[in-house]
Amino acid sequence: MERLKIGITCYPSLGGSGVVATELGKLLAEKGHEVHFITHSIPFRLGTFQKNIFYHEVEVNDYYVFRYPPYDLALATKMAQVAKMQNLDLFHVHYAVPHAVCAYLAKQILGNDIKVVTTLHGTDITVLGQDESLKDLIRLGINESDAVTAVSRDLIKETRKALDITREIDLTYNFVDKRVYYPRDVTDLRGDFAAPDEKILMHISNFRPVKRVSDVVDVFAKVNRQVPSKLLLVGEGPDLPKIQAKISEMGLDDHVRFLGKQDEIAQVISLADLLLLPSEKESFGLVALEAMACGVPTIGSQAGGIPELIQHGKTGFLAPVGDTESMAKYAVRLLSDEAMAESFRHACLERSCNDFSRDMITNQYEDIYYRVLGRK
Ligand code: GMT
Repeated sequence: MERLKIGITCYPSLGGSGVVATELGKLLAEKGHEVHFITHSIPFRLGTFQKNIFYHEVEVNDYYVFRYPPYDLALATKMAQVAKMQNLDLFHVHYAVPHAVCAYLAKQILGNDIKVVTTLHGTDITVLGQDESLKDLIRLGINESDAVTAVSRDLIKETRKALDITREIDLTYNFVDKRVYYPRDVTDLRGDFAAPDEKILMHISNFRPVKRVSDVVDVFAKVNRQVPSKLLLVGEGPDLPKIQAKISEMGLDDHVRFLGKQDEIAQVISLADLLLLPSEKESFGLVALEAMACGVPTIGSQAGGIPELIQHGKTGFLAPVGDTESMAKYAVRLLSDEAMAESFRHACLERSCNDFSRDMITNQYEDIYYRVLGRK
């Protein structure tokens, strides 16, 4: 294996895409590659010092002539500087806008043949891709990349449709590290959240409108009428106050706990009997994969890439977006049938290992790097 020098740019503090970019970087470093994170702050999952990993901070000068600090230009400049200084083979950027465009600019500055691999995670296509004023820029970032990957078949389809893209796009699903994500023994902790006869339903997100957390509450209210249960809400975001108010209005305060942002996600998920992910749009749904790896099934919407991850009737259940009635029915069925819950648990563990393992997906990314570099 030839050792590569890879520059990674992502949103270091942003949910799933930041997690995927950081975990991938760490795994590539473990395999002997040299990884340089070029971001505005240290990626939140980077942890302590590790061999082969370097961090280059993008600093934005706020000159008085600028109405807005020019982050994208500072990033492109920094990418070019790091590439030159460290002799990078390629940039792997997460998100077309602005990161693929910044990589394109950096390449122009360098005037050499450095390669650019872009991974699409969703929002750049499903939200920004709908904005006419941005379409040409996103298309430029995608078409000028040497390889483009997307985290689900659905996202590939959406990208083609929204932006009229015809080029090849590789499928690289999200992945889990089984050294971190496995069913944890939380017997002691569980008693702090639910009585022995109660089930625990959980939702984890950034509480953006697209996550439809209000549906989570509606599903839980219906389930709670039939199954003694508690709802744990993990994460923070713009819809949180609205959700808190809704829970109080529905008289559910005693049944719901807000856990805020949590780092030890594997530990937290292991508390749950069921995860709810009723999103309006979801290019993949990393949290449902993390739950799967901990043996926790998900009831999700049929949005985006969720059906590529959750097998209906096997590792969870799917229902149309907004159909809280069906979601609640599935939840009651699963929570009331021990044998079914056990078989779902096994299927979850098996599928997360077989189809979304860290080794498999890291190898796919590595193959793409060697392909664009013409070294395989
Ligand atoms: O889910 C979010 O809102 C965060 C967002 C992100 O950019 O980090 O997640 C996106 O990328 C993840 C990693 O590829 C996917 O698992 C999420 O499904 C995707 N989110 C959406 O499409 C809404």
